[in-house]
Amino acid sequence: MDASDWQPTACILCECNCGLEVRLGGEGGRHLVRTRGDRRHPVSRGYACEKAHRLDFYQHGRDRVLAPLRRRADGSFETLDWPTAIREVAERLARVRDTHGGASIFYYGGGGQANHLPGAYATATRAALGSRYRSNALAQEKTGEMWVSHRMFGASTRADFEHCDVALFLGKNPWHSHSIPRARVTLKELARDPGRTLVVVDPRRSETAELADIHLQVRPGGDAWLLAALGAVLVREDLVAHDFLRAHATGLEPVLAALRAVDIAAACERAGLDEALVRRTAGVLGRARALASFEDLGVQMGPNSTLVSYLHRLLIALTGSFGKPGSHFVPTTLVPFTGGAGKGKSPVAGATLVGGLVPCNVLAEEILCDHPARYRAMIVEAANPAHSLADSARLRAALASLDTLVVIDVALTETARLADYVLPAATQLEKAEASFFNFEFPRNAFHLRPRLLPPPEGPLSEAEIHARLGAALGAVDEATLAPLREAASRGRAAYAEAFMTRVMPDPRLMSQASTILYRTLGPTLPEPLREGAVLYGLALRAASKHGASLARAGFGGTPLEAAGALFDALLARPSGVVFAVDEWSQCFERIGTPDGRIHLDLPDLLETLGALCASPAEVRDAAFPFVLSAGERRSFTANTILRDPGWRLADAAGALRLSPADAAALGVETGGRVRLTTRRGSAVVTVEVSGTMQPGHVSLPNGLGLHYPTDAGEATTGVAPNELTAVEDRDPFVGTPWHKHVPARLEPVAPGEA
Ligand SMILES: Nc1nc2c(c(=O)[nH]1)N[C@H]1C(S)=C(S)[C@@H](COP(=O)(O)OP(=O)(O)OC[C@H]3O[C@@H](n4cnc5c(=O)[nH]c(N)nc54)[C@H](O)[C@@H]3O)O[C@H]1N2
Ligand SMILES: Nc1nc2c(c(=O)[nH]1)N[C@H]1C(S)=C(S)[C@@H](COP(=O)(O)OP(=O)(O)OC[C@H]3O[C@@H](n4cnc5c(=O)[nH]c(N)nc54)[C@H](O)[C@@H]3O)O[C@H]1N2
Ligand code: SF4
Ligand SMILES: [Mo]
Repeated sequence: MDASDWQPTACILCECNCGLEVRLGGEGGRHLVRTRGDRRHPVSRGYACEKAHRLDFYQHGRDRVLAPLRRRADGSFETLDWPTAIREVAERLARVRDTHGGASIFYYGGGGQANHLPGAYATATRAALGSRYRSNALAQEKTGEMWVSHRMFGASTRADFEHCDVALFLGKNPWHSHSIPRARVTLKELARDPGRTLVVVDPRRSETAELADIHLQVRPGGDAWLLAALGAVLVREDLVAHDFLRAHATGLEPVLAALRAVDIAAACERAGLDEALVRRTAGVLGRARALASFEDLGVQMGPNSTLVSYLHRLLIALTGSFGKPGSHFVPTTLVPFTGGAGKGKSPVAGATLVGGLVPCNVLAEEILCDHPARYRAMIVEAANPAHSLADSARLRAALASLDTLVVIDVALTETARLADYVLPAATQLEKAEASFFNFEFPRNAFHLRPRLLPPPEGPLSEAEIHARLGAALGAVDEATLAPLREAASRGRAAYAEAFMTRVMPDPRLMSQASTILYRTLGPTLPEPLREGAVLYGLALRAASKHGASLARAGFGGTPLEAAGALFDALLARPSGVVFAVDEWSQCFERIGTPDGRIHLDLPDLLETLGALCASPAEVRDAAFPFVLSAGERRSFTANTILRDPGWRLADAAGALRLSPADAAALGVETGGRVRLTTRRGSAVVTVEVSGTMQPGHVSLPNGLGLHYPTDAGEATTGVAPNELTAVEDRDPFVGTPWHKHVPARLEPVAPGEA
């Protein structure tokens, strides 16, 4: 292919995964020299933000791992060849399994913002090892919302901001964090249109709040009181959608009673908001033709987060904001996405598992103990928990104490440095990849990106790594694969027949389905798409489960025909495929509670609401008078995906933002330094004085404080937020952390202090 051609791919820096077109060039033709939004992408339709132009920093990190690594006794690494690495990793993990049981082998990660095929292939390795417990970043953000949503709706919902007349963002700054398609276009349209209202709840005057019609500049952590007040006004002024509730909901009475009991004035006071403004906002929400709302980290990582998720969902239900254009919906997904209303417990702490995930905040204590069921080994794949989980120091100690830690990553991350083995992965541009974050409605899309570049000598795709591990563990043998390979050579129909008769009836083989597909169907696919093989299995599942939705998108016929046509389309259309077309009325069929109705009454949470309203004014520890929001999304943050600090065109040091009043009191100006101390740690930080902050509230960006090689040795830029957070600060229901609400103090830095 001509190196000057524009080639389709996707941005990997946030969950939107905008379609991109890139031009390769530079040394060896391996650099991304030009980038633009891909107009053919069905969801992003040409949109991309400033971060997409910095992807070459990902492809060319200086700390790329190019060969398997094994830790020596002195702590340093030596390189290994692949056969040795695979054999030793398989042997060590099998030994842990045989000695302590497979449940003692923990799996963390599976994909970052855009690479979810590794998690699909890892299911085979996990099954071969009998590994039961797992987690990923969702269990420190979304599990409270998932838990509540599944109890109320029996499903996870999303919202249609393009067609709403009232948009509500709760602890969410989509101008920078996106999470909704074409966020800035949508926000500007909302702001410009006098017939539509943009409501933002944020203690900071965020970039999104700046565009809002109503900015509720809540006191940090005050959201539960605000939502209680909004709900109470809806009930008192009878702005409740009675017809909708009669048709679709159950359990209204206890909710009405609880909300009637809320002292609106006291709740507004506690939220730090003007009662008249809260009442006006309730009126706007209650009279909306179509309300779309989104809660995110500002509330999900703060005190009362699960109660907030509940009150937020009550607001959606009480206003009838479900199942009509511009409101909330349940999307058709190609991949069964983590759901679950909290079945099962973690083995040591007995924490509730939501979507099968162990709360990130209990991980360290489930390793650092002498409980017989503690985790003894761990596979970390495409995640950096030593940086991203609360209390990094404690997590480092936990990871270091494991019998075996295996890390599968592209870079020598903070987590990889602690590993016994590092298995180097091909980058997301060096293999076929896909994101499972596809939540659009009524037309949902999926994007299988062909690889742009062959990997250099050394790294392998996760599909290949897991297939090799499976073989070494004896989970799949040649005798199983050969007839499937032979069938694949005779065409898709013969393959499907062989897969259905040989693999599907055998649970042991089904547990290895992903790597079997890769080893047998994969070789028949064009090389740049080979890792897409697992999608055939997912297409089969979607065709049998969502036949009508697929048919409306053009993939009709028998489930086998539909799956085949969809799989072929995914392979043939490198800018993405609309795979499901739905109707709004279907949302009601997707309410997954046993009686098919929305359950409003969750007694445990109503009780929590009662206790909240009865609780006295906020008490802050005098030793820690500030609230630190640890991990804000900014223009140049992208979790820890881009490790080279040179990628940032602004805010290079990741400044601590604080209000002008607090800066004046401390005698510090922008560019100055202060000491920031929490109960868990202390750091000297660069300051940015910002009128967007309210007094008493300070914020640090996420993704900083990474160790990165430079010509002069290793450098660390900015502060790693989780050196300052504590595992105990977590939600009582689902264990999500309070990263946005860390008690802190600031002190002037003594002259000469580092
Ligand atoms: N640029 C960029 N975009 C990203 C990412 C990235 O790293 N960088 N990461 C992606 C990921 S993984 C995620 S999960 C999303 C997260 O996206 P967001 O949740 O939007 O990100 P944050 O900036 O962490 O938090 C949002 C807002 O919460 C506010 N906040 C703080 N405390 C409170 C409070 O007590 N109450 C309320 N109501 N608000 C509060 C903050 O002021 C902030 O504006 O972003 C995604 N997009
Ligand atoms: N204090 C605080 N902590 C937070 C947050 C916060 O706001 N405050 N936010 C939390 C949130 S919402 C999230 S989502 C997490 C994110 O934290 P994590 O889930 O730990 O993930 P990332 O930082 O996105 O790291 C992704 C990893 O994948 C690697 N990688 C990239 N491409 C590939 C590939 O193709 N294959 C493999 N195998 N690896 C690859 C990268 O090198 C990197 O190590 O952080 C959480 N931690
Ligand atoms: S960072 Fe997110 S919004 Fe920006 S281009 Fe990448 S995927 Fe799209
Ligand atoms: Mo996230």
